[in-house]
Amino acid sequence: MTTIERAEVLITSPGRNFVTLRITTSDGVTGLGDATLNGRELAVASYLEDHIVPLLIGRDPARIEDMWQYLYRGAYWRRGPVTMTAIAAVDTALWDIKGKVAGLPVYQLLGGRSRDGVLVYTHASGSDTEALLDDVARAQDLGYQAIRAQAAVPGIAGTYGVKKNGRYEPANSSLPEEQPWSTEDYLRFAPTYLRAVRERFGFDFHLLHDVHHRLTPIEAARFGKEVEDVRLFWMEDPTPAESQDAFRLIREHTTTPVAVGEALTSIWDVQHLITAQLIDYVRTTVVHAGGITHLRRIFDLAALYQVRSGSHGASDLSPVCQAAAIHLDTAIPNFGIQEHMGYPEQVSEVFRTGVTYADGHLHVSDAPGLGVEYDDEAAARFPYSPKYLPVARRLDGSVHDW
Ligand code: GCO
Ligand code: MG
Repeated sequence: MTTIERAEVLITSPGRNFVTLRITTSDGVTGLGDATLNGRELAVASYLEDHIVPLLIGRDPARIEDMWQYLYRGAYWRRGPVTMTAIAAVDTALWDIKGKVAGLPVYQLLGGRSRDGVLVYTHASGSDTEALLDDVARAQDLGYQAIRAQAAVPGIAGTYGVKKNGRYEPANSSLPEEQPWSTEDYLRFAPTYLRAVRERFGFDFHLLHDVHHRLTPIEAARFGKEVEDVRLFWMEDPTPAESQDAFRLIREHTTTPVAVGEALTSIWDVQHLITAQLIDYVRTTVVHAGGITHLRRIFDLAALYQVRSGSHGASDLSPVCQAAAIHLDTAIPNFGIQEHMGYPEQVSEVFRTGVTYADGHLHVSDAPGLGVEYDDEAAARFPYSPKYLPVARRLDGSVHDW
């Protein structure tokens, strides 16, 4: 019987930090899984190295579902980002291996194509409305049909979602940077720049906006209602989602579609949001929500309630996660949209991916498995250094949701 012979936790920082699990079978087949948890990378690396790798050796790599159940139920301690990211890494690597053994790309193992390409949205942002409009024009020139718009709130240094020198990378500091926040200023300003985007570019493309957990439910309801004329594709994370029922209030007041999920890690975290139809798009990911196996289960539940996928795809999700996401997006019936933020240049030296961009869509290659290769020599040139996400404080100094 083929068994798992080796599992290595690989850490590298080609412009940003990534953790990758590589599993090798007794037949010499390797599989990759993303294990990156932004700002908490080493916790997952230790969970894998100290508590999972020893359990993998000698097991059958073909038993993907059984491995998922074993690592989830078998740990006794359930859910949470560290556990679910570690399980995801194993699961993704085993799908990669299964594809290579079968000689098929992963989307074929998931039932084959449901679509020709995966619609993606890119980021446009600016230090003010004019700069944002220039960036929207740039995104349109690149062929994007869906664009997320964010602008810096006047007087609020370091507003989330805004690029500096052409890139947005919030995990940029060896200790967490503290950034100010004013809900009042945001609520006054954001509708004006979203309106300016529609006035300049019209309605012939999808416009998205990320609220990034900054509002209370009633504030989010007011915001959603106020921007209805802008016809957003979605407002993302309008309020923190620990309390799923909080979204009911938002729903009761506005027809602006709602997307949630990048910080949620299991089907139970989105169960009520989906079954009560409190959201329109579920944004959970391969890497943080238990891998391809578990994310497929979330999307299948969502399909029953006319909720579509809209997976998070920021630069802290590695090209291995991105490829896995595009395979899943290609196969599922209820795909909505996929985030495509792009990576620092050096990332392509370490990860050689078969994912390609054309005309506002991403495409997977037909290479067996996920179609991503990891270059150890290149990885060694980019040593890890801790980088934290910022912390937000209200103008009175108290901590706010970042
Ligand atoms: C997004 C996100 C990200 C997150 C980041 C946290 O919608 O792309 O909100 O930018 O803040 O991925 O690690
Ligand atoms: Mg977001």
